[in-house]
Amino acid sequence: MKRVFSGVQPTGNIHLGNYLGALKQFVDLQNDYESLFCIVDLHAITVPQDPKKLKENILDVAALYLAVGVDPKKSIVFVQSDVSAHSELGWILTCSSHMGELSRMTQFKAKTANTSNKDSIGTGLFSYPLLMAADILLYDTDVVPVGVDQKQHIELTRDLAIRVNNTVKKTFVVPEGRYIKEGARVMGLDDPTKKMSKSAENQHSRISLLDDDNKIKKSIMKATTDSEGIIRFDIEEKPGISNLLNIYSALTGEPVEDIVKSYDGKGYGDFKKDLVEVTQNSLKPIKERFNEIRHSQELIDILKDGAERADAIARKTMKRVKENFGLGL
Ligand code: AQP
Repeated sequence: MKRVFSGVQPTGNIHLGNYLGALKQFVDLQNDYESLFCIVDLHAITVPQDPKKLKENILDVAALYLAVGVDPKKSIVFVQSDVSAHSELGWILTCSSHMGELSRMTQFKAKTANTSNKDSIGTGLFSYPLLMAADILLYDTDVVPVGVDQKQHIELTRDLAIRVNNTVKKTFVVPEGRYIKEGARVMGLDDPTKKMSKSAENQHSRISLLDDDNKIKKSIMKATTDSEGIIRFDIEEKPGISNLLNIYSALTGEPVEDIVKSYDGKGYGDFKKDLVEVTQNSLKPIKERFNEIRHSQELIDILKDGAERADAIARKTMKRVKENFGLGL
């Protein structure tokens, strides 16, 4: 059976972009692949974290995985730092990488663009794509379901795997990214030229999966559109309404063209009202399940069992990696 790996950072505010770009794919793929879904806490500390809050966020993401439909009987669900091989392989890949390729990462550029003192930028923020590559390569992953914002990191992972395979010894499976058309890039509701993000200051720029109905309504009704007033899909000229159409389509499974047809002659207000309802209905069962399991022993047991199973796979890979690199006894 082919293998799937993906992860989400426990940095709070898990939103519709994370859900439609990544989590929703996890649920579909777990039936056809041996699946590992990780809460990537080591990535979260690339920026300062409050330790207490980080612990809570880890459990929030784990509970959300289960709440959206990840089934621990089919998938391995675990916390990254519980499997030490992630850090170990991360270092080995660091030694196989080049400063130039990391400097070209657009996520790094975006995350550091507003930092005036460039000397104070964290080294972890610069090198985390290598840890991400380790996360993926550690499990001989075939497929990585992610949002399109991660495409460049997947390409780097592939480059590193191929480089090691060619220069050291055939060691890694070369993975492929998997991106869903409608959910691959969910944009901010306030500024549809920027991706929806956990860390944006304006809470109305995103819909978090745990938002209450009132907040969902407010954020969607406030969403930026344009002055034309005609519902049609045009990312370049009409990024706001196109983003909302994409969200509607990803949540309902209806093709964008059909949605556009059904709103012929109607205004943005009508469409937004319906999108509010679609979003509230989609998130209701997720929130209910989340509340059932978030503080349960079941959740802790699932994560402990997941870490053991992931660790067993990771150890095998590390044995091969160390042998091929000539490391250890
Ligand atoms: N806007 C998005 N549209 C589609 N997919 C998205 N993803 C993130 N944002 C969008 C996908 O969600 C998965 C988990 O993301 P992450 O937790 O690793 O972190 P991120 O990309 O850094 O998330 P944010 O929300 O953008 O956080 P900040 O604000 O801290 O930068 C990934 O598969 C990602 O592609």
